[in-house]
Amino acid sequence: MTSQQHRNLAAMFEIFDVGGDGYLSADDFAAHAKTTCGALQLADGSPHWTTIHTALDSWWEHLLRHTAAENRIPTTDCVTIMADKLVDDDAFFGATVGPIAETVFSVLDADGDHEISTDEYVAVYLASGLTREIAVDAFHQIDTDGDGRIDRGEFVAVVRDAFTADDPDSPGAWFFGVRPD
Ligand SMILES: [Ca+2]
Ligand SMILES: [Ca+2]
Repeated sequence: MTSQQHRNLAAMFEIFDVGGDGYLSADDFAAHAKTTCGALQLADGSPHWTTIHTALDSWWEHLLRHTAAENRIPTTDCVTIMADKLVDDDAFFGATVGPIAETVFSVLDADGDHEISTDEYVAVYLASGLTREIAVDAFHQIDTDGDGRIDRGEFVAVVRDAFTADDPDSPGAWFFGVRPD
């Protein structure tokens, strides 16, 4: 495992550790699902809401399969399990990260034309209190073919890249809030 990949995973699980106690539990994943649904403004019980909650429940179940721990797993162990067991596991991605990425894409694609425009992308950042400059910078990183639109393939690829990237300049390296050194 490269150090960049390790940093990405560690930073991601620090965000997941809602309680901040250095352990992850089913409660953390449920809380993260709730936070994610809130950020995406998904109505309780809606199909997208259900997808997010199901995916994060499944993520926790996948981690549990690779440890003797039962109720909580040290965050550092979660990083190791992800790196050693899950980042190359297509079934894991199909049950967890994939549906989350698809849901985020659908929400960002406000007009439903299967592409995220700069305006659609910036609107979400502005709603989150971030600046247009940050949004445009991020947009260009994800728009890997530079045609001014983010298509579904680019979006899912950049999310998956966040788990496997060892290139500090890759778009995925900062996807979960991690900027390259
Ligand atoms: Ca669109
Ligand atoms: Ca593009």
